[in-house]
Amino acid sequence: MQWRALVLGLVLLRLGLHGVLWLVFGLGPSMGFYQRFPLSFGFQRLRSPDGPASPTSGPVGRPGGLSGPSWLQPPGTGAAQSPRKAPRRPGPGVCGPAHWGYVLGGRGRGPDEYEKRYSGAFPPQLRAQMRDLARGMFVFGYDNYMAHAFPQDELNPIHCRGRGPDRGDPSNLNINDVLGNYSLTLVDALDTLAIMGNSSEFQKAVKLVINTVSFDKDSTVQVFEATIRVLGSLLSAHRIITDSKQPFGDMTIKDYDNELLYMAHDLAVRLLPAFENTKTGIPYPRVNLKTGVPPDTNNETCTAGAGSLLVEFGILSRLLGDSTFEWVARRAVKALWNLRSNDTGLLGNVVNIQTGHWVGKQSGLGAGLDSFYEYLLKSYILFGEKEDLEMFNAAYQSIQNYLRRGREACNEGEGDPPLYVNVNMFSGQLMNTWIDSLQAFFPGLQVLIGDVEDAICLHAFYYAIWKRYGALPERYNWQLQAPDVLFYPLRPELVESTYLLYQATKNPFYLHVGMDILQSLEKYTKVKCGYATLHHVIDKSTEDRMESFFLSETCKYLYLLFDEDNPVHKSGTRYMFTTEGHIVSVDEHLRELPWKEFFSEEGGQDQGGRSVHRPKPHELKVINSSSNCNRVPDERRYSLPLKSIYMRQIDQMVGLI
Ligand code: DMJ
Repeated sequence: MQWRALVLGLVLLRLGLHGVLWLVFGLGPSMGFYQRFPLSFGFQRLRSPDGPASPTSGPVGRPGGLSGPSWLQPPGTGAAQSPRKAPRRPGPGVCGPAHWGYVLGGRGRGPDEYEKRYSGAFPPQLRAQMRDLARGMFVFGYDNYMAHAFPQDELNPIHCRGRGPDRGDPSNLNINDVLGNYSLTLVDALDTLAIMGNSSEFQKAVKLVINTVSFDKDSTVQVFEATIRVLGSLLSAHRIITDSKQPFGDMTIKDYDNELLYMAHDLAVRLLPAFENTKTGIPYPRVNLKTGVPPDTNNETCTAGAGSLLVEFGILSRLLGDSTFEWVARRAVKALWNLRSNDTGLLGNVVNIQTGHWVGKQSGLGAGLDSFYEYLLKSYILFGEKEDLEMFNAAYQSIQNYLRRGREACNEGEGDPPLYVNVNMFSGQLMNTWIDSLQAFFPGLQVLIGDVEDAICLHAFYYAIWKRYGALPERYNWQLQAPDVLFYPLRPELVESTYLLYQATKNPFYLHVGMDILQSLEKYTKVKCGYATLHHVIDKSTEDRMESFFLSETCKYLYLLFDEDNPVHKSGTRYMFTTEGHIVSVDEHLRELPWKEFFSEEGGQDQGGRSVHRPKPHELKVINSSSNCNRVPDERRYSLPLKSIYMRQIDQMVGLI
């Protein structure tokens, strides 16, 4: 099999030559930030500290007596570990020297063709060329959006037109969930402009957003999409503008008065009705920005949609000193978490928000669950709440126990290389034989927790698929070794993992991967006015759509991969990426709970009988912002009820008080 050959090649690569892997951003000290990894790659096999090195069998060996790929075998048979009894490896955040003390590769073999082809030196001129190509890709898409589509949400890159919500067909969720008639692509692209150092365009774009974008729209959007693409981008840009260090050049805005933060607040308040009238605390998937939850709305939501709001809502709460947003997002995460299977610890992908029954019992790493896991870890990184890390650790362990199939170690032993499959959340039984392209984010998450070895393997699997088609099909059937769903909407997940793995290993292999991805995007998706969704990864036909994440994520990660000196890598500030690729700095003050002061004064009683002060709307203030901290938002524009009023209402509606 082609990908197997590639994996074999990959494990022979000289990865992380000096065994010192450190993560340049994202992890707090207790998580191994700047940690030294005892991982060393080379071509000579060394003795494992916990026993003699086993002979290399190559990646295609299978456990004796079993037929079909070992991914078909349930955990506990063949190469896979028995559930619960013996976890494959230590939990996240803990290094596994017993596993990592050996060196990758075959016994004494020299570099093979894969070494030559994929891991050769990557000259600085070529790197600069690729960085410029990535920048050019962004500029071409952005300029065309501005010329042909703004103020609409998206660019139709083939016909050079704009696209807004599909008002004629409210059931067209593919469009209406995302497009809210709020210049989505411009908003989503803000921090990419800053990261690329384009201060004049960043300043122009921020002013345009402030002056022209409004959320007072009769648009029914998905809470998750509005949060990660719009709210997250506004917060990220606000932080870039108000950063006293200005690492990306002068990104300040003359007379800036926290407008983006207030816009973020306005949007979040409009999303809050999703958290009302829900018996479980899990939010409705959609709201109308003017009128709240539509009367005919669906009570079913996917886990990722309901449970990945905490990063953005938490930042907003902590910047405003208003706990409401974090409180509702946290309550949703906990409600979902409490619904996990007692036996496997796994969650399903679709749940009824009123009954708490799992409508979709599939547990996997891709659609419906992906960012739920991601935000457990990222919330911990940002806010330092131990509970988030504990949930993440437990989830990661269940994933290892039940979803991971194939041989135990990436780089040695028998059986197929590791793969994460889709199983029934209650039984752990395999549900299907496909993986989806969203799953390709997972190696990046593994890098953040230090499970670099497994990340290398999984990434290689996805890259092998990319090599075959010049794109990632939306679903790939690993048993048939063919795509199940054929489109590729310019998604960023493989590029994201490639970038993070490059930061962790500094191996030029990942620059070659990035170059390959860039070139196939140029070759297959570039059209007259931008980059188009691939309708069919085999015949390479296109669709007239360029999703906003192409500019906010795909181009950004490609650019950062090749821009060695970018402030994201260089500055003393540690940046973390939201699930939409927006940068947020990991600052100590985001770990403070600024609303605590409110709850220690007069104004009611808490559970322990202590008096509690409920802040009033006029008390809204911006915490830790560099200018004009106490300005009250313009009530004409931001006239919706504010903060704890909502929290109280919600408490009452779900019978908590
Ligand atoms: C992005 O909007 C986000 O990364 C989200 O978490 C899921 N994936 C899309 C892009 O593929």
